[in-house]
Amino acid sequence: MSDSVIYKTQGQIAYLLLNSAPVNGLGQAVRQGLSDGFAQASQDNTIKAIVVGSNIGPFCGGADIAEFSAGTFADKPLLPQVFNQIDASSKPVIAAIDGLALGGGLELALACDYRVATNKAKLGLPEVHLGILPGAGGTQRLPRLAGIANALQMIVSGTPVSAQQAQQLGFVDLVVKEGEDVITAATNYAEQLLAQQAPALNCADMPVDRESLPSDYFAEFRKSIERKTRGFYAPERCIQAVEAACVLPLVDGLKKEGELFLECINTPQARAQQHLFFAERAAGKVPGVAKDTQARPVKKVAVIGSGTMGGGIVMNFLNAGFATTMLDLNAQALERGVGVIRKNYEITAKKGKLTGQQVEQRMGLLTTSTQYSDIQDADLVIEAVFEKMDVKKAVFKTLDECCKPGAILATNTSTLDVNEIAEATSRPQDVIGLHFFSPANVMRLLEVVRAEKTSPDVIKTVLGCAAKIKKLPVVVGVCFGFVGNRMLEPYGREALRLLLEGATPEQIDRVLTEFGFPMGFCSMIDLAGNDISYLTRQAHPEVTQGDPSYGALVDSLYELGHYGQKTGCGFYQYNGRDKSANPDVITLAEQAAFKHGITRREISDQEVLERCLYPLINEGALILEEGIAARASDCDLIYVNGYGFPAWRGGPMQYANEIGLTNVLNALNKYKEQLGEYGERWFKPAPLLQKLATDGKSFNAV
Ligand code: 3H9
Repeated sequence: MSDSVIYKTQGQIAYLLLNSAPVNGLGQAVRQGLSDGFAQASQDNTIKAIVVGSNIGPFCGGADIAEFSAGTFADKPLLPQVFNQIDASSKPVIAAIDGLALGGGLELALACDYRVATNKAKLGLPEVHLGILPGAGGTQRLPRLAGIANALQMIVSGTPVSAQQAQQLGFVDLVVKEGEDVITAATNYAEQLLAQQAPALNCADMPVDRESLPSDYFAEFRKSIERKTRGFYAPERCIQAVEAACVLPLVDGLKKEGELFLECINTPQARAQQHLFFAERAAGKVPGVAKDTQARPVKKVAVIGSGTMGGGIVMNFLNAGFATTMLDLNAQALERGVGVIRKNYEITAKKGKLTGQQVEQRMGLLTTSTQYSDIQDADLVIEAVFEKMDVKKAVFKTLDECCKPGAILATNTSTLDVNEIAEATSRPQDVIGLHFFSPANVMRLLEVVRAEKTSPDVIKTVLGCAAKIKKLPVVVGVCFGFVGNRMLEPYGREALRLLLEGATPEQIDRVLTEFGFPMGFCSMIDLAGNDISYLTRQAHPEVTQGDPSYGALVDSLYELGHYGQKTGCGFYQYNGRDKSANPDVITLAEQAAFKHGITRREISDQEVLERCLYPLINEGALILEEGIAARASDCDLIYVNGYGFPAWRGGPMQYANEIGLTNVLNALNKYKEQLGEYGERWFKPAPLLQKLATDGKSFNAV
């Protein structure tokens, strides 16, 4: 038997202990080990019951995800075969679940007859997040054990439940108290079962209770998830599999589940979502930051600035239990800022997501100050003041004077040069960028901007803090806009230019939302405010590279005071929540086109999509070449988690991989030629893109 599963016996009980670090993924060797162990225990007449547990780490994190792209998930024995073998056992099988049972891990437990779990265990079927469905019996066995509605909810949301919840739902038999050993508990449980002559249970004999649900149950369920799952392929297949469980005997339901699983596994969506899974893990591995780099202790946090951004950042730290000081020189603004934080918590409490006591606990961690001397003992200081270099430098000079040695000094700038800010202090090694995304208490993405002299232990420390405040940190280098806003620039530039060439805001937004963005570029600018876009461009004239037509339409709207939603007019007109076309936009676009010598024409949807997306991808290639991002998947994480790029497309770089880099390159060259001087200026393919395309490689090769 392989070392991946340890087989041992004690008295009349056989143990199959998964032994494959780090999470007992169910790769081929583990499947083989389980199958062999089972056969051995079944044939041994002295063995009366079998315990399946873990020898190392958590119970089981599911199928080995890396095997899906490699194709080796289909190497025998197949996971469903092994689980069917377990389910059919004539001897009672008890799963001993420590830590977690996810995906195939839970399916393994469901194929057993009884389940014992530690009280900290999490049990779930998160396959839908990988673009697939539970393909080893989960969609057929869970409805039988936990009921259709509970199973459907768990499978389609992918959200795990606690051991206690699982017990209430009926698929955990015993929850083990804190500190108790789960294998010992499972052994005791097995002995009780044997003493009672309890039978082995076969899922095939368990009925599915469809009758207690209304006839339109599935139709209503589909409606309820429609908005949230727009564009995703797997959720509908999950539903179909559970529907099958309602009408088919287990053996046929499993067959149907297998077919649906295969329909999902070879889709671009499954590749994209699995790409993002590994991207998140890769982002934690930062070049130059060794595994053994010691993080600095962080107990006290200070945030400079009590505006929307400052307040949102503060909330993250309060939520995670950090004593936090909000500092603002303006006492009134400070009071307002505290009021907004309290109000936000109270709204959450009204929705039942926080108790009144939790609100007070969080508010109790907050102190305020108008004086820098009050934050001299802070371990981490985050500046969130007005986005102007002089203002930021003055803040950092003061922080340098007042903060204790070793304090980490972070800036929340989204565009400014972090090296320059760092040089305003005598300790540039302690300075770093922490670019939160608005609303800062909601958005998961955190761009961690590493300046030239930022020390590795500072990076290590902020990555640890980011995990505590439940953010997804992605480390990037210094350049205008870092990764996210820098890639956004060409995307927006082309959307605006297309308006001059003949597209309408409605067309652009439709094409982009059909692609999968929650909102098109024109609606997004209206939401954020045209004035922000205008003022940023004024502050960074270098971005336009002297192109006089750059952003011309935004300039016209800005001059008319049409800043977007906040003024009731921008690319669209707003009447409360109602949005309609702004007829002036076409006139303004025609005027700007005339002024800049642009001939208006009919623009195809394909051109809108290619011209918005391909320059963004090309910018990503330049970013990679310059080492601003360590890997293409980092750009993808930033785009999916900060800019609404559809997760099911895996991010812009993965999308390019999927459609082929040669196609992206050819299209860029086509527009370079077609668009004359404008094309020459803006459609030059990045050398890295050219090289990878020529070599037949993808961005994953970088
Ligand atoms: C499935 O089961 C399909 C079946 O229904 C049907 C099949 C026919 N595979 O996240 P961490 C690696 S689909 C491969 O940093 P944590 C991970 O890449 C599966 N590798 O630790 C990382 O490697 P590295 C359904 C995996 O403690 C290391 O383990 N299951 C897998 O923060 C540590 O991971 C899931 O979707 C895997 N299944 O979180 C669960 N799991 O060190 C996916 C982990 O080289 N996994 N790795 O970077 C998770 O959600 C989290 O990893 C987990 C641990 C909660 C388990």
